[in-house]
Amino acid sequence: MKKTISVLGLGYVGLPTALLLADAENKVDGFDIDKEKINKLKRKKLPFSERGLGKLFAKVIKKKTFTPSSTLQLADVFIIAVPTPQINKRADLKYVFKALDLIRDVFKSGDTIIIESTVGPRDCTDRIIPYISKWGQMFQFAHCPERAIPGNTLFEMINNQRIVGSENRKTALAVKKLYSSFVKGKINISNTTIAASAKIMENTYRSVNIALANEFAQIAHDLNFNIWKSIELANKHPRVHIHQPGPGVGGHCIPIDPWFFVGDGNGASLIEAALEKNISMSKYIASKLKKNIKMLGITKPVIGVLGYSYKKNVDDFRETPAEPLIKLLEKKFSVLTSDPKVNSAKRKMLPLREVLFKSTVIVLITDHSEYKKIKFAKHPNIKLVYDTRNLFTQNNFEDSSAKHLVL
Ligand code: SAJ
Repeated sequence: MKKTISVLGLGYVGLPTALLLADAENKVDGFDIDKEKINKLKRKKLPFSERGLGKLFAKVIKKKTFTPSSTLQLADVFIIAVPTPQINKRADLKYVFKALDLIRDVFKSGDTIIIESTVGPRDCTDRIIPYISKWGQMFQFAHCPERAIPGNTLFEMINNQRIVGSENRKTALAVKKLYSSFVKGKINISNTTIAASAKIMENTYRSVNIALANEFAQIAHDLNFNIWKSIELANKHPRVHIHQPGPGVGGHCIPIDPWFFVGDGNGASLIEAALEKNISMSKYIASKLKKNIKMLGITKPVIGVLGYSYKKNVDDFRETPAEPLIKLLEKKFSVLTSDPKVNSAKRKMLPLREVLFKSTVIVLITDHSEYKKIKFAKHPNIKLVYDTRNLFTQNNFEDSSAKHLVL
């Protein structure tokens, strides 16, 4: 008989995971503390958009293999996919412990608990396993860090390689079997510490390389050369892969996970410097904007921020670098924000047309495809365009006298 699975946390990771498992004929309950989200799912509506998710949801509704619920049900396997924010340079496990407390009420001896949330390298062995051990029941435990990128989550959840970390080989093999019901990529087996550190290293690699690209962009500005062209040419080298500079990093992973190596004084000074470099990009952009506004003599500037989500073509604005930049700009200027994808942010999003008509300065933070169509000649009110993603081309500026500034 197939096992019943409960997924705790129906966010960008938990919901697609639950639906993929349900599509693979497992019986899946989806639990979330957010009752509004559960009600929405019961009304057959998705709480966020992600490529292919609507189709998959419709499929499992037909199959009746997925049930959203705001009370945690009995199950054989519990998959925890709740947020693990950063606190004092370590993973804040408060939501993981809350989920475990709920599981305890329905737990049967021998059940399996899987953590998908990103945790520190030794968090499973030193904090989570001891917490469950206190229940005095037999349990199986594994850490399977998620590795899918928002915007292409389903494809990556199915096709990427996975790591199943467990201190017990039999558990690891059973969990591998469960995941192989929907994962086509290779499923590797290791222990929980190696699984957790591999995940953190992946995102640290990206964080440090983005910081390097950001530093290159600042050097390029001082030495007056085109950073984008220079990176393009450097990347022709077979062993070089320089990342893209930008307004800083967002999302729930790259700006957070590397801190889990920095905590507890691990001497990870390069990683910490990279995190700080990426954070400092908003200050850098704000000061460059101020300088140029002054240079161009723009009085009472109205700054239109294009893009609020943390990266292109997604509606996810967790840890978006747009927010700290807007806060800095608002201290001195009037700021209007627009994003065609985002509608649930506390910050008011205006239609693009309105922002283009009312602004004298534009700063592009997120390179959504929609922005490629903008013709600045239609908006003579705009005197300065600061493109932090190198999205705009000559095409956008045909017959326009606006100054085009790139990062
Ligand atoms: N960014 C740059 N320059 C670049 C690449 C990205 O400034 O060259 C910025 C983006 O604009 C964004 C941020 O970095 O603000 C992060 O975006 P991303 O696309 O690099 O990564 P995420 O956070 O959407 O997803 C990452 C992925 N990790 C890796 O690629 C190593 C994904 O596979 C992970 O599953 C995910 O983190 C996670 O959940 O850990």
